[in-house]
Amino acid sequence: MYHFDTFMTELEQRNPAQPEFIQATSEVVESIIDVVNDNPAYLNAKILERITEPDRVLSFKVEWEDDNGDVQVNRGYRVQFNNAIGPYKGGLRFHPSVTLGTLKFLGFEQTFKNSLTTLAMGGAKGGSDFNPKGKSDNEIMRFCRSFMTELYRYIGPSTDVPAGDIGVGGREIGFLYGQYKRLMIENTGILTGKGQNWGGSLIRPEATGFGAMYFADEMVKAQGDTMKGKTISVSGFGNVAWGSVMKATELGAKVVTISGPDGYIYDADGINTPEKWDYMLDLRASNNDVVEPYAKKFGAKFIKGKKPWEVAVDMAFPCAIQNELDVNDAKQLIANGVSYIVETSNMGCTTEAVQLFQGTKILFAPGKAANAGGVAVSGLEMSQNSMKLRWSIDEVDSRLHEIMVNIHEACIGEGSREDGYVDYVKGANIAGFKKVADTMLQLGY
Ligand code: 2IT
Repeated sequence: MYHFDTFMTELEQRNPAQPEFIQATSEVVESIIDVVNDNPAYLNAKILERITEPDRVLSFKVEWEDDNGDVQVNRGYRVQFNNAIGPYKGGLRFHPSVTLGTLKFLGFEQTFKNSLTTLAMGGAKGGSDFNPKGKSDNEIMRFCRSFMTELYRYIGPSTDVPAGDIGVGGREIGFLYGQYKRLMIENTGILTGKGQNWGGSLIRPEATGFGAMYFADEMVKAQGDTMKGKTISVSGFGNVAWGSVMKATELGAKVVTISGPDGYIYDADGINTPEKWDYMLDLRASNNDVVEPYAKKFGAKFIKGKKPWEVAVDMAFPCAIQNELDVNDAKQLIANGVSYIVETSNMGCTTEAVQLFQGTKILFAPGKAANAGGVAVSGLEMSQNSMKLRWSIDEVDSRLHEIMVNIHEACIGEGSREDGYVDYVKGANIAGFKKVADTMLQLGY
């Protein structure tokens, strides 16, 4: 028998100074502990100890030259967390906040998220403490080249397939892919999120945001509700926020906020035109990491230094980074009458915020379910690369939609309570866990 407190205390002792990893594992262990304790096969296999330990952690030095000719040194990582159900799969994050603990939390989450997609993908995450802010395109290229010069030995289309995450978009994937190709003389599906001319899948850039909105659409439908006419707050302004505002608009909702480290934009008219969407891409490409210029360009309000959670909305979509929505933000959203929280960033809400939402019966979708559309289309990109053919927009989009509907079904299946409330956290964790755990048992150790 596992006891939650004992298990977590020991896990924390083995993983000191990694609070995000402990937060992520604690949430999953709490959701699944009864399932594990009721199953002698899981207990005998020491499944909790095995599933919380990464298969492999790679750490390497990244040396590169800045535009002044000065030498810079960063640290790069790849955490290959679990490959029971398929090759390691997950993004690369370039952000100054990145530590080994961050990437272990993300790799752990990715394992269950990838399992939920129903595709054959294990979980991994990588990245660096490199800060793209203020860097020139040439500096970014030199950094990516050095990063891949180390990473290329450990990855492969059937071994480990990285992709983008915060600070890694189409441009960075291009530089990384270019270096891999130079080293290996090989055009292969080594990364996903590739460009349209060289093996990328249609809809991959939009997929995380589109998928989150498809998931949200299932949540509201399950309540006999509709997305039409809903007011939505979104945080962030990158790829995920961009896909989310486009699909929200298409579904008849109105997104009134985006945000950056400098503050948030309140656009009362809605972020609802191709011009506004394209401008988000320009903001991202500028490497400045600010949203304020949007306000001047479109006559919207800029609220300096604040988060968008103070705005009264029906639905909130954190789309930026872990723990970006805390318990005070949750209180404010609830006081303003929010009905749905769709965590589109990975672990975007603190534990206390999630507990408050669930305690007040506000429907809360965790990131590993709601944002799985991105990696799902990465999986579809891998399939297309293997077959050496390309699917149409409609083909990819309808597969993405079907996957999100199925993830929602899986959450309902494992997370419905007798009082009718759906515990999406428990639902996603149990459904994601079972497939990985059963496979680990079948494969032995
Ligand atoms: O958090 C995520 O799921 C991602 N950054 C996407 C990973 C992927 O392999 O597409």
